[in-house]
Order: sequence, then structure tokens, then C-alpha cells
Amino acid sequence: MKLSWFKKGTIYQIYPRSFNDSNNDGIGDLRGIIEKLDYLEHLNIDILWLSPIFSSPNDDNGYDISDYCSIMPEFGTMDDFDELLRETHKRGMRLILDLVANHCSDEHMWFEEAKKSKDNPYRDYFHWRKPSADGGPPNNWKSFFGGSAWEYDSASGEYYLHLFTKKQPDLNWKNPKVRKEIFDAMRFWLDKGVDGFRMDVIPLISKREGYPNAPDVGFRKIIEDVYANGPNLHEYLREMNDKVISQYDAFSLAEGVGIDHNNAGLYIDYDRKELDMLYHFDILECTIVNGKFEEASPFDLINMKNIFKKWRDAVHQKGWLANAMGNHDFARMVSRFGNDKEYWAASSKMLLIMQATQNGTLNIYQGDEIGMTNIVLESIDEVKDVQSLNFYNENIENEKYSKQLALEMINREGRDNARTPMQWNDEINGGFSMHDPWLKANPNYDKINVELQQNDPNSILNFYRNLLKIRKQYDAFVFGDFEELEYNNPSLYVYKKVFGGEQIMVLLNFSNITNTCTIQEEINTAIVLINNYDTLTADQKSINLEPYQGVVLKLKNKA
Ligand code: TEU
Ligand code: CA
Repeated sequence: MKLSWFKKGTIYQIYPRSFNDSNNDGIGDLRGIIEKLDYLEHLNIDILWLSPIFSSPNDDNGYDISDYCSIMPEFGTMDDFDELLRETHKRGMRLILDLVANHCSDEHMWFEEAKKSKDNPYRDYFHWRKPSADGGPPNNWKSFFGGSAWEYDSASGEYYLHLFTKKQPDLNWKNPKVRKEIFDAMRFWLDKGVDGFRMDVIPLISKREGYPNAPDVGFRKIIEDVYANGPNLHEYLREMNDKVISQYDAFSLAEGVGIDHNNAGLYIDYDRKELDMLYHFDILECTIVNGKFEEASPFDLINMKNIFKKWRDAVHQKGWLANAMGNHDFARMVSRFGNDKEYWAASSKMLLIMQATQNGTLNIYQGDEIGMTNIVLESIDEVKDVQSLNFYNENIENEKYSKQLALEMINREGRDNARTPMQWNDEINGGFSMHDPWLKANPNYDKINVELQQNDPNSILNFYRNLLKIRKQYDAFVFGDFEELEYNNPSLYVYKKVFGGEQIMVLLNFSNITNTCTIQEEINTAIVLINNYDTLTADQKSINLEPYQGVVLKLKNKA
């Protein structure tokens, strides 16, 4: 198996804008990250993933890059970056960057040139189409962030494609020059020593021939069938791996938008030599039916078990996954899947136990290690995310929702929930910055912050630290074969994992009440490796699990 250093590792995603502000201008920055490297090392993190740090007009907070080989001035300088990389490596951690290669910014030189004329050498870096017969957009494709995916350019009388905002024109990967530009940019960072890339919306880079209309099915299905998994995609990924990634001691982590368990193998099977791992959307979106801010379904544990199982079966022994329950695009993990009120600490810890005992690389998001929760934004002026703002404007204009309801929906599902400043202590703005931050801090920083939890042996933070360490000592956590118990139980998630002779048992209670789990195992010889409560009540045949209790037992080795 190639590069197993990343398999047992834990990836910690940093959203630099919201992590730590070293110069008090309200925006997190690279020196702010350097200041916290000891914190991350102490937390037992192995790999840092930085959301985009490249020059960008920030229409989508850096996911609209205007220069792939420079640092966003608000974040610092190239010297700061070099120091950050050096200091990360010095502590035995690795660093990966966020490669946004499906689109760039409309302020990138390539697009500014392309707009100048139809015969400009950069024109073919993008997707241009004539208007349809009625003068409207060339097809019915919708942007991920609302409205048509086509923007009219009056100078040339043509439309360009943007699957995200109109300031994020899609790059034309069919053009070999575009591929070369991206590969060169990747080499620029790899030559500096970065350890790989998280690849933003990488399944979208190859477009359907002739740009056919999308059928009238839900948006998720449209993503799968029309936007993602295009005809030349795998050829591009192989080329990227062959020419770039495989030439370095580096790995790729794909954002698996539009990938399901049936076609995942095409991306990550070892023998395909395309991507090293992906995180899929089935868990992240298990309460989202078609798209954000549309119909939502209640959390259903059996459904979640099914999702884990079908993915596990699909990739077992053939490829590798990353496990994430949250990131900068979703509301906070504990607010969505746990109970952020009376069982806030227990459920935060239990969710970590679940992720950390699924096969794959563990991928955690900044702030989840202290149980950061969703925020209530009081008015639309406090909302900063372009996805939420577009949703609001579109639906107020067409009178689909009242202002109040639209804001409630944003507060429930919007991306700003995950982007509020990291809560370091109980000082102003949670110690993130002395200046008003770009997005307001969650007022609960007086109760939820790093400093408080560092000093509390029972805190979520210390639980993470301990669990991340133990996870590395038992291969069954990361590589074990699964045997499920209580499969049809809607409140308990219970499984045994076996690797070599080593056996562990994981018991999780996804509910506000105590539940009893009947087990056949001889548990009187078991050792408690992890427990998010101080006590565990059990007899020969059963275990009582308190609300959101999570336990990992080490069973006697198999002969
Ligand atoms: O996200 C891609 C993506 O599919 C998101 O639109 C996601 O589905 C959505 O936020 C959930 O409602 C990536 C980045 O992670 C995101 O931050 C960027 O805005 C997007 O690509 C465009 O680069
Ligand atoms: Ca700053």
C-alpha cells in the first residue's frame, strides 16, 4: 500500500480566515496559524489542510483564485508561508493545500485576457457558448449558488459557464494548456515541500459534450449525472497523478461531490492510479434531500449505518476514504448530528468516536475539537456567505419565503455556522482578534473555548487528544473488518472490528435516553479503551448506555 503515513493519520482542516488573527485586522492569517502549531501538535494532529490561501478577490472566500502561485495579502507573505511549512514539518506534521482547479476567479489574468476578444489566446481556457435561439443562456444548467450557470458577456455576445458564482468561471480542462497551467502550479507548491492537495469539486472538471440540458430531476441527481463524472475526467486525473502527484511523496484528497459508492472505485481504486482518497457527501448530506435550503429529512441513524456500510463494502481492500462529519460548507457537526444543548459534551465526544472507528483517514474540522456550535445571526446584514446571500436575495425577490423564514433557514443550514472565528479563550471575540472579526464570533465563546478545555481533564478537547493517540495504537480502529450488532436498532450503533487477532467493540447511543445493548461477547475480560462517561454499567450479557454515551472496548485477542 502506497504512503501509509496518511492512512492512520488525522487531517485537521483549517479555515484560515477564521482560525487566528495575528495582526488584529479581523481576518485570520498565516502567522496566526504558526502561533497555534504547538496547539495542533499537542492535539495529536498529523496533517493540516488549509482552505485556499492564494490571491483572491474573496467572492467565495478564496475558492475563487486569481493567482495560483501567490499568497492572499490579507493572509501574509510567501515568507510567512515558507515559515509555516517549515515549522509544521519541524513538528512532524504535514501540510496540504486546497487546489481549486475546476474554476478560477474572473479577476485571474486568464479570464481578463479571455474576455478581450474571441481570438484571444486565453479565450479557450474557459467555456464560451452562443445564446440559445431565444437569446437566453445556452442551456438550463443552474449554478450551485442559485440562478443560471451561464453569464452573458455583452462585448462578445457569448455566455461563459460558471457552476458556482459568476465570479468563478469554469476552466476548460479539454484545453491541454489549462491542464499544464494547473499542473505547473501544483509543482510550484510541491517543490516547496507541501505534502499534497485537497481537490475542490474535482469530479466536475470534465463537461458533457455539447452541454446538453439537464433533466428535471433533483439537484443532487443533476450533479451526479450532468455536472460530475464527465467523459474525460478519468483521463485527466490519471494524467495529473502520473505527471505530478506520483512524482512526489504527496497525496490527493478529493472532495467527492457527485460521486456515489457505485462509481467511487473509478476514482480511488489503488490500481487506477487516480486519487489517493476522497470524502463523499452521503453522510455530510444525510439530512439534505436535494440541496441545501430545500426539503430536509430528520436525522435517521439506520440510514447513516446503511451509508457507512455500503461505502465500506464498495471500497474494502480496493481503495481508501476519508471520514468527515463537518467542514466549512456545513452547519456544525454537534448541532446537526448530536445534541448541542444538554448533551453537548457527551455527543461531541461520541461523534468523534464514531468517525475515528470507521475505516479511513480521519478528517476533522477546526473547532469541532472543542464542540463549537451553530450561531444565530440576527439579521441578513450579519450573513457573509455568498451561497446564503444568493439564496436569500433570490427567494425574497420571488416571494417564495418571508425574510424571517429565509433567515431561519440560513441559521439552520448556512455555511457561516462553521466559519465563525475559532474560540481560543473568553476574551473579546473569543481571543481570535482584538478587531471586529469579518464574521461575528459566536457569543458562546465565554463557555466554549480552548483555554477552558485545556485545563479540564474531562473536556472535549482532552478527549480528542487522547482518542487520536489511542487510535494510532490499535490498527483495528483504522483497518478492521466490521461486524455489526443491533443493526436495526434506531438508537444504538454497535459494531465489532477485527484486524489480525485484535478485536475492538464500539458502542454508541444516539439518543437522549438510556438504552440497553444485549451482547453475546464475554465482556468481563474486556478493557475499556475509550469512554465519554466516567462510568459504564454492564453485566455478563448487556451494557447500559447513557444518553450519547460512546465506548470502545478492547476484547480478548482472537486466537
Ligand atoms: O464545495 C463544493 C460544493 O459542492 C459545495 O457547493 C457544497 O455542496 C455546498 O457548499 C453545500 O451546500 C467546494 C468548496 O468546499 C466550497 O467552499 C466552494 O464554495 C465550492 O467548492 C466552490 O469552489
Ligand atoms: Ca490578520
